[in-house]
Amino acid sequence: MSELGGRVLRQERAGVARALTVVERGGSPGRELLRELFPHTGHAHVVGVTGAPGVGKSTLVDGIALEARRRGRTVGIIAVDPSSPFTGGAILGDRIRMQDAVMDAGVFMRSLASRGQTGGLSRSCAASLEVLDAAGFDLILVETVGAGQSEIEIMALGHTTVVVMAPGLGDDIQAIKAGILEIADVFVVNKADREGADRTVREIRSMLHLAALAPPWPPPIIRTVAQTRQGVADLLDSLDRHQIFLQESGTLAGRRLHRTAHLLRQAVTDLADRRLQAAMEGGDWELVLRDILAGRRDPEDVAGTILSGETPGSPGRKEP
Ligand SMILES: Nc1nc2c(ncn2[C@@H]2O[C@H](COP(=O)(O)OP(=O)(O)O)[C@@H](O)[C@H]2O)c(=O)[nH]1
Ligand SMILES: [Mg+2]
Repeated sequence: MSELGGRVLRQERAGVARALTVVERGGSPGRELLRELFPHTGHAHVVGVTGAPGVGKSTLVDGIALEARRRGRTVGIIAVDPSSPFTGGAILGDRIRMQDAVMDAGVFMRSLASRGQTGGLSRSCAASLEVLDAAGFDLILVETVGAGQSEIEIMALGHTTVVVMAPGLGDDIQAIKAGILEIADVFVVNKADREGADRTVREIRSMLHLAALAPPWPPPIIRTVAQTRQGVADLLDSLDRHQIFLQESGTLAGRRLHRTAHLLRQAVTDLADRRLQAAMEGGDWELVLRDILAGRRDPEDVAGTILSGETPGSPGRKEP
């Protein structure tokens, strides 16, 4: 075990922060660290919290974290904001709002931003989850905005998905409807202090009814006022119940497999990328391309060679 890996397992804050930076950066130090930590994961309850901007996700996550601490659990928080640059205003705002939670040693918070890479976000989120899980946090909350492709991918990393809505954002219900029904385990109607909360609850109910799903876990609809923490204890109770449901129904094993498949897919893509990069940087690259162009070599064969890690160069086939 590396020194850094050991510091993560001892839940040393600075070590956890450093490890997150290393795995987010990727490359072989990140992979090596994840390899060490992986056997120590699988303990955390990973909860995704998603919904349109402004519905109160950050405030809610803050509240859930405080309530979970009150119940003696440690909490990791990953705030994913694909639209903001790393030090952007939104994230900073979230940080400030979350500071009462962050002050507590049992809560660790991290912000992730896409920094313009496609696919990079769910990858660094998956890696960050592994680190926080290995560090022994009981509950890991992942806040994401909306329901874009990368958010759906990120939600697939978790065990329980909370979809947050608020009254007066009716359009969002429509917009969010498509992919969200299948992934929502718990619905929250936040800003229940505002007019229209009942209507939003009814809309969600009829949406679920229309979908004619009869799932073994009918998603509960919880009303909250995140600012005053009203309903937050109920929400945490629902999260706990869902975790027990996952364990007892065997669904958890299925989700773990799903997550493992996701991780494996990423690992394969990463490895292929690295091999291709190495091949392209090899001296024979242009020669290889010319061979393909001239019909002397088949692209599939060359691809196979590259993926196997051999150099695709073709000595003895030099152009006349
Ligand atoms: N009236 C009311 N406002 C809330 C409630 N929860 C959050 N807010 C406010 O809604 C705004 C957006 O909250 P935020 O947590 O940043 O939403 P996010 O974009 O979904 O993370 C902030 O001004 C919050 O203070 C609530 O339950 N009731
Ligand atoms: Mg937020």
